[in-house]
Amino acid sequence: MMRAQIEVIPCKICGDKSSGVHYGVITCEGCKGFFRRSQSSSVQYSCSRQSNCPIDRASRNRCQSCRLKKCVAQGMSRDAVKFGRMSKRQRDSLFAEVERHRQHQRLQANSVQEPQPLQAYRSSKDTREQPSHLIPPLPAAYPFSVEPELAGCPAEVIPYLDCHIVEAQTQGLAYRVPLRRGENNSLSAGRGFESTRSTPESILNMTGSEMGFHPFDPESSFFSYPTSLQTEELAASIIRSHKETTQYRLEELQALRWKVFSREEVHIYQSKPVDEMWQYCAVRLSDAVQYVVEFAKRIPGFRQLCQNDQIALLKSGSMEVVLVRMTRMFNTANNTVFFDGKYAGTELFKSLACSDLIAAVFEFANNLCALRLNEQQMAVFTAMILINPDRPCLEDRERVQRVRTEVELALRHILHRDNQESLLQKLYQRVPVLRSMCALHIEKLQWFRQLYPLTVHSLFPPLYKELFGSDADIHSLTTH
Ligand code: HC3
Repeated sequence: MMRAQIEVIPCKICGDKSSGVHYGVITCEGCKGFFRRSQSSSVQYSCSRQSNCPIDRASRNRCQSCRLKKCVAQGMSRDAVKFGRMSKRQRDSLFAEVERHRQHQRLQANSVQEPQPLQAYRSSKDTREQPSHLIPPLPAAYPFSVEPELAGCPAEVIPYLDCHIVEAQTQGLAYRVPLRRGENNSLSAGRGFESTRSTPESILNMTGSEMGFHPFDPESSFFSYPTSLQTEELAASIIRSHKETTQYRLEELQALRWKVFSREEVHIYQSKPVDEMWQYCAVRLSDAVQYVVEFAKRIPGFRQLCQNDQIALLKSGSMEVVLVRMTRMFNTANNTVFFDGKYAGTELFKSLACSDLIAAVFEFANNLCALRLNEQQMAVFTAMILINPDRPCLEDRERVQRVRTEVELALRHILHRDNQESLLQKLYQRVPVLRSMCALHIEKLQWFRQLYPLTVHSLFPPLYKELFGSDADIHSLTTH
């Protein structure tokens, strides 16, 4: 039964149909056999290219070295425990991942024609604007969405946004799936999935009136909304949005603190070629940004800004928010950050060849951790970072300023409530530091692009290119 369930998840190595957990990882029979053969002491593979060959179903036999590397990177190990002996936590994670895949499949089956990112996001009025990955359909890892017209609605009037959180862990990554109010969110009870949980499609198909709240008209409500809503309610709404869109739960990050990369594992990352490591981190970073995009969309007032301004704010602010959120996953005791399922020190990122940036990011995290922000303070602080009328390329600065004023009031309110007003000044002091790190990050990308233009153009996530890249990264590279 369990095996049949696992098989909905494709092989982690090549994407072919899986047949269960082999050597600790969900794989197909082919990769299982390959890994078994590779463990013989007489076998030694080498790559004739740059050790970054793609491994998929069609290409998996072309480079044994890269295939083995991927097996190891995914966690395959001769000593891995068999599924039957997995810990309860691992089993829950696996169940959750199975369910996520099922939901994704159901979602795909139901939407014959999935909306393009742009169509899903833009209103028909904004035809002059460029396509954007900044407001993508939600990633598979985050399998729920809100109807566009509801997205700017205060969470308190959206019953299904007042969600319970369940986690699905894949390779140490925790994802959130909202449940409808009143439903059991207990994965650990071992009965969560077959129960009455709402599926993404049921959420997507629900209209506002079916759910018992008033129709929401973003255009007409803007002027009344931020000013009429009490500051306290605004703060509560932002806090809720933050909670719904963090990549990992705080308790879980705490629980995983002991999981630090071993020397051997660090060595594997350090031995990656520069371009491979960049690509890898670019994907991780883009994942994190998608959660920030979702957060922004749920900040009251954000969706009522014109779409060009929403995109401009995300382009300049989302990386800053990722860096602030990173403090949640930072352990000052040993200077490590939660990356790829375990805690990693600066040395793990050596092969990115930008030690100054990494050092700055870690130092920033250390300093921000010292302020000991609680989740609520962080929520409203990050909303304030996003809603910034000083960002370049804004069309309607006054409108952004109006929302910003409300968010600032919300932050003051929270700090006053916590009797920590002195934090405000300290938080403002971090803002230029964030800005300079992001500028350095862009500089590094420019350097990297000169060396590996094709990698950026062809292998980096579209969202990453749209956020940090140049026009040439986004559109076709005519010189190549
Ligand atoms: C430090 C980091 C940016 C932040 C990344 C975070 C903390 C984001 C949230 C994820 O859940 C976990 C995570 C993993 C990797 C972290 C990145 C590693 C390196 C990157 C630096 C800013 C370097 C920039 C990466 C590059 C060059 C590809 O853009």
